[in-house]
Amino acid sequence: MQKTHIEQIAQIIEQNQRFVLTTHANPDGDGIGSEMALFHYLRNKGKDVTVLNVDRSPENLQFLEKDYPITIFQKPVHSQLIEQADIIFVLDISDWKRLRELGEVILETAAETVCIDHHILEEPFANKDYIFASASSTGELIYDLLSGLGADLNIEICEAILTAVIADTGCFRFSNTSPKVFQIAAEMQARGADRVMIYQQLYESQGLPRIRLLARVLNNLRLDCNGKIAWMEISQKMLKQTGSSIKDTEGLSDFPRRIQGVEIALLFMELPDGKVKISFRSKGRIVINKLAAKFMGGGHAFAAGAAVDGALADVRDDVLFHARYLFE
Ligand SMILES: [Mn+2]
Repeated sequence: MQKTHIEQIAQIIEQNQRFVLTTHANPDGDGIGSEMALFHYLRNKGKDVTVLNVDRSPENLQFLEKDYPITIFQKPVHSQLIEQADIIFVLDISDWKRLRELGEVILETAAETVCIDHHILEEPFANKDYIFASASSTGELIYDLLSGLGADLNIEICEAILTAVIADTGCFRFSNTSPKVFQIAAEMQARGADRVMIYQQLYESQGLPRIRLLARVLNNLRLDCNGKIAWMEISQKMLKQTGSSIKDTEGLSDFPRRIQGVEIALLFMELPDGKVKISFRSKGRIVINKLAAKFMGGGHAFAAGAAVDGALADVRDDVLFHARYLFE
């Protein structure tokens, strides 16, 4: 984020009083961390600010909101709040549809929408877009913004930003882990953010149903294309039998990349509404968002997603058929 962008957003913040912050459905560490960092900044400036999400945070991220719980959107209850807002910050969104009904309500209001994101957007939807695909995370952009604004980076803000950066870089493992990511992490830790606590919250506080589901899913992992493609699937039945839910599937798609020789990993997940959600992950040599686009999806070059109508087995066969062309 450049100085001119920071100055523009500074003006938006100075000239307005009522703010609503939101992120995508099934919010992740980057979305929630970015929201909470910006929330604390605005709150400390004496602004009226509400963090309003369509889904509850996963349990392991709720430490970020322990003193200031995030509001869960209910149309009849919160329409007025949105109508009266001056500015709605939409963070880490990538696709307007991921706001579900909240997105429709926002579009009907006079409030100005400001999107801050590191996902390339298929079509812009906010009044003002600050999209920087080169950033590791939205948390990195919030860091740029707040440090550019000369904010007092207190411990709440630092832990929120560090959580966002850790979550979206897979704890500094993924290809988006730039030197700047380490600089931000170092600064956040130096300012008091508890890196060990965050790590334990993110990676060492999972429920048993998720681990049971992982065991089931890995047990059925298959290789294709001479071991270059690894794929897994999750049916509704598997969720039921392990007592797990969709939330417990977060991050599972990263697992097959650990296999030597595998270049891309695909996860097929049967949704309750007759759709199949597909996660595309690449080790960094094969670009996979074009494959995702074939199935009306999108995302980054090496991490993308899609959701299509159809039976699990049919969708899987169809995607595998097209995925094999990536290696010709
Ligand atoms: Mn993100």
